[in-house]
Amino acid sequence: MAFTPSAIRLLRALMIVVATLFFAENGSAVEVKTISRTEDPVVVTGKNIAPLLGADPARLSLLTFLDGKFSPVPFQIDQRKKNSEYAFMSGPNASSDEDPNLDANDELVFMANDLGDSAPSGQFPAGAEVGVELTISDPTTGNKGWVYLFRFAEKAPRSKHDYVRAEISKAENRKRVDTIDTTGKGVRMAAPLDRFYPDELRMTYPDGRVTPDVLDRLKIRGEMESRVLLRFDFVLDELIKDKVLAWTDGPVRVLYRSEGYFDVGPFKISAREQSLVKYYRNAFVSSFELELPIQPNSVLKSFPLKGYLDFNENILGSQIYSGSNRPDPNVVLDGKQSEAEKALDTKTHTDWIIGHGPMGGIVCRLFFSDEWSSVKTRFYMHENISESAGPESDRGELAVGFDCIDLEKVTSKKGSLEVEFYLLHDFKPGDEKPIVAIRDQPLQFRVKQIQAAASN
Ligand SMILES: [Ca+2]
Ligand SMILES: [Ca+2]
Ligand SMILES: [Ca+2]
Ligand SMILES: [Ca+2]
Repeated sequence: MAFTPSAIRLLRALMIVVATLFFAENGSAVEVKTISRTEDPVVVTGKNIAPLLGADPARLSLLTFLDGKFSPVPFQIDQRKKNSEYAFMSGPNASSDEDPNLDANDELVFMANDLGDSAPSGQFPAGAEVGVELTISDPTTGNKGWVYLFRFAEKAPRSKHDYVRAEISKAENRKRVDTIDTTGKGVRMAAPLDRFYPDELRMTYPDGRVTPDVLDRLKIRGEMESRVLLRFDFVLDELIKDKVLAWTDGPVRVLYRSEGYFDVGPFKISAREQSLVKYYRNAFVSSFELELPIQPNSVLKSFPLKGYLDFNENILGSQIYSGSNRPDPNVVLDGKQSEAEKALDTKTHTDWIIGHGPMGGIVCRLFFSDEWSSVKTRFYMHENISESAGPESDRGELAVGFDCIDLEKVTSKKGSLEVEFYLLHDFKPGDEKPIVAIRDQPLQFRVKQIQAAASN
């Protein structure tokens, strides 16, 4: 006999009611998980988990309480050094934390989809010595979910799931990240090792199927015009030569630190970039710190810049919308500009843009740091598959991204920008709401030490 998902939910709810009644007898209560957000990474720094400070991470385990029992879920402890930089595990700049145990600035990381119910008080898994309960709540609804971090006397239990894996190959000059969720669905994103721009994006399925690559490359391009009659192309994706410094590949995320240099303009004035990319099972979150050789507002007359994904023909048929343009089936990547596309709002500031089709959906977000907060970002879509727009691998452009305005007004040489891509199987308009909330209305947490019942 097969149960429908709604019948399973009903059965589970009934089981929880029974469990609640049972535990209510000895003064304990169980609350059922109500949180519906699943794609948020949750990061809790060590200082918030005081009862477990000083613990050896090998003896820590994160457990979820579902169907009346504890089970381990994927988590990682990212060690951070005194200078707050991560102590990366691999690569030329790999290092270790001055304190190898859990200390105040280290980070506990897990995914919201692994939250469970609240466990009855006094209940400890076998072998656990010290425990804390983390209550995670959604500020938009008040809905809640729970996980438990325990220190074990000996070996801590581990989940068999590893959501994200990195392969960094000097020989092939490629970096590749493969992700997989608990249902076996995942994403593959890859890039040349000496470049920061991704040039490969595929969806992967439980049966081993991998979709064709849909991405030509990420392009960041514009034109600098100085006050003294100089005008030159600024093709940042091609200019920057990127070099891996270090990385950490854990079960929840990959942290990837790199740096690059580039020359600006005819006088080859050198500039630098440092980036940190966090790869989760459903998202790639990048932070680029840029140091320009010039203070833009002192020398530039105009500096229009566009940051966008240039797709290849495998994306044809995908629909596009944004914070500034509501979903419209006539706004579609098909190589030609429709009347609806001519009427798109390309003036209103927006920080999210979406493409979705049979393969799934991509939510792109772009933010400039406070130093460069004068920059505005607008909807950008451009289709021209007959003319080349090199340097590129696939001739022509199916471009979706951001038009960045007012860069010439920036008063600081140094600034940073954050680029986020969320990649989701089975996407329909409206599904962006909990994704946009990941950054805009972040999940909140509360930590409470719990005690084992005297009988344990
Ligand atoms: Ca530390
Ligand atoms: Ca530490
Ligand atoms: Ca079109
Ligand atoms: Ca192209």
